[in-house]
Amino acid sequence: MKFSKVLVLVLALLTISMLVACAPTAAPTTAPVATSAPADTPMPTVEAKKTYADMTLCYPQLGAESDWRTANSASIKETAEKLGIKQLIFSDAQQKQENQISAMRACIQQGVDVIALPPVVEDGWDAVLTEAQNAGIPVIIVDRSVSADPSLYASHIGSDMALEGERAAAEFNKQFPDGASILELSGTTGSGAAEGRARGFRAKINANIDILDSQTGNFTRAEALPVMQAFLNKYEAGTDFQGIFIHNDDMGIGAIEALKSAGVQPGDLFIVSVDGTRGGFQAMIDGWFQADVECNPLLGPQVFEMALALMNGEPIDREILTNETVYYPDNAEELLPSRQY
Ligand code: GYE
Repeated sequence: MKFSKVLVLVLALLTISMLVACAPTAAPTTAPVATSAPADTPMPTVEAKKTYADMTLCYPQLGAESDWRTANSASIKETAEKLGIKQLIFSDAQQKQENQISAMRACIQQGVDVIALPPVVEDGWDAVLTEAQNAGIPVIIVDRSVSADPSLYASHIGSDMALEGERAAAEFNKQFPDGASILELSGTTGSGAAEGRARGFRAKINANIDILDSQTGNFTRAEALPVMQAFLNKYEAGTDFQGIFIHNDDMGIGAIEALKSAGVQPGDLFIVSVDGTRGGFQAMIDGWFQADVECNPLLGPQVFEMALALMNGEPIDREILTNETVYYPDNAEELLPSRQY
């Protein structure tokens, strides 16, 4: 066949197919089944399921005291963005309970869908939790626990702080089978994290290991440094005490500064910290920490998933505890690059 003939044929076929495509679609052969109920019977209303696009969530963050907290705030903000929620109301209470309470009251006033509260301390939440409940706003307690009656909030998502303390104690028991004296650099007084860790630690530490002294560094580097200095003025490292249990990596990093200035060398003391931040991993690589008990701050996905379930009246777990482990110096270098916080 000549080229010109082929071309004509192709053009003709194209025209036919275009005509078919443009032709009006045939009318359905059967009449649609009537779906409307008679005018006098009311239609049952099926409420549409809420989506993330409907959600306004309030997160009155307790502060920005540590790398753990920074990672926790980032996880909440990134997850809100990723899921495309309507609005995230985020505030920073600078470690003051009264600031958290007023942020919550503003959120209640605004009529948010859900409040997710990381409480700075355990006590003193009853009044504001009752106000949220009366306004029909569910509250998820995030990270640290509260002492309020569980009927005042929907659920708790966070770490088992007592278990973290138990894990730290196990490290000292292994290291000092014949006993030792140690110091404790504790977190914020009255916080679920500090209280839980101290309780778990004391429950599991061997009787021949003496907790010589315990002071708070409020979970910050800046406050831990002078506390460690005061310890070193009072007790001689290596003689009066052989180890330190430190409630978070940031305080550990502050303490290392004080130890360095006092001439203490990495490895002179057996130090166990909590969190597993990049800073903690570096301290293990540098020989200062002998173990780091994991505490995971990346709670955003679980918080929003539960918040949506609450908005839809779906059943939820009353407590979700994070699965955690203990890290050691032997593979700290290998793991550090993949740490997310
Ligand atoms: O260990 C510490 C932070 O509540 C689990 O708070 C959290 C603790 C965390 O400041 O680094």
